Amino acid sequence: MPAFCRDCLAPAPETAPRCPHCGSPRLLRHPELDALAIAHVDCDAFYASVEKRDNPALADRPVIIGGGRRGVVATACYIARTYGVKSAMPMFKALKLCPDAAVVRPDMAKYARVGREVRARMLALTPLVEPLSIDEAFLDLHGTETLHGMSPARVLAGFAAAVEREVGITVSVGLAPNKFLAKIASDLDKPRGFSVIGSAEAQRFLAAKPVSIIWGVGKVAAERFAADGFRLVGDLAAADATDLARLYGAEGLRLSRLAHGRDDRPVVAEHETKSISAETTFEADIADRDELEPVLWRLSEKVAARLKAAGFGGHTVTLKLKSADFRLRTRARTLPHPTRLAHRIFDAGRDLLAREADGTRFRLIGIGVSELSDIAEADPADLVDVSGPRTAAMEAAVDTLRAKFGAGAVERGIVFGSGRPRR
Ligand code: TTP
Ligand code: CA
Repeated sequence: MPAFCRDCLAPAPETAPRCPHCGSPRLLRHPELDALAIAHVDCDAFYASVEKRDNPALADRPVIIGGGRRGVVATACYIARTYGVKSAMPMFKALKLCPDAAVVRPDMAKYARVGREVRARMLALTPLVEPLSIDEAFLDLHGTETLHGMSPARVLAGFAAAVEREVGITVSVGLAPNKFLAKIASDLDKPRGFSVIGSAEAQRFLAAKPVSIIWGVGKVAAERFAADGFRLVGDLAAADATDLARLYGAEGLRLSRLAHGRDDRPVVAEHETKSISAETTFEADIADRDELEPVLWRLSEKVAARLKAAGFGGHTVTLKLKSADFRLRTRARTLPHPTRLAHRIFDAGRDLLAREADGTRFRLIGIGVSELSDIAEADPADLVDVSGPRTAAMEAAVDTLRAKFGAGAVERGIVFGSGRPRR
């Protein structure tokens, strides 16, 4: 059976408990180890790991990242998790469980930087990197063996060790024949994990898991499946695919395939985020500009928050409208400078909207920015528009309050109505 050491990458014997080369117990053995090439890589306790890296005094302490006493937990390090602290838990509850925890306010720009650094290292292994979020991605390493002179499994183990050594945080790797199984695998052995799910054992492994392990099956869907007699993935695998299709349509066929461990979705490279946007579909169509503008403002705030989280400014603002008869209109405007500010995105969007609001009833409105650049280049002090730094400071204050008290805590004082909104 193929086997190697995750620390020194040397081949390992069939049975020895430790690497004869470096003494490490972290040996990887699996019959399909040299054949599998789809991976899911996920950073461990991401925000907390970055903060521990930057403050060694936190290394052996329980660490919680999040807002103040009235905020929520963004993440907790693995020490804090042993006390029951979890993401999205109210901070007061987390501190009741773990009173000794060090609480650190999130530094999104820093996490975005570290995320990009890890991403760049992934892209050095294969161009086929599909990011799922700031700290995780799928990698397709098919056909890279000649380039690297070793199997994808060893390349990934080397990558994990290098990230630890050179970036200073740890990752967990899942290796499998497809994305579905790779994503499940990366979660099995966290932190510093490396798990393999091969084709041969996939179905047996999945059979005993609850259906909620399937991506996209939330609590409500799981309850519905349970009511139909499908509680475990094995129940779905045992069912006839045509019966599942009859019950759940195309989703039924997808479930049937996944339940058998089959997933043929490709890993799609996303070299760089090209745009950041937000949109909403109305319950009832809207024609009135005075009703559309407040929606546009909220969407602009959302886009600005995402830009700040990702560490970008955007140069071109695009307004998207879908009319009641499903015709799509997009209108764009390039700004003098890239921006990260909600009010600048909104101002451009509102001007574009003014020309489109001609009595047409709209079912969807969206706004986005493209031509992204580093946030450091966004919103320079400007002789013509001196409001830049002042509103930037105001938005930063609002962001801080929201991080502390939750997204709904602060409403910016824009007054809507006929004519120009006042700030
Ligand atoms: P996750 O990958 O879900 O979690 P994690 O990296 O902290 O821990 P794990 O080892 O289990 O992967 O999320 C990545 C980051 O996203 C996380 O460090 C903080 C942030 N986050 C939130 O801000 N709120 C949330 O509710 C979650 C789940 C994550
Ligand atoms: Ca993670």
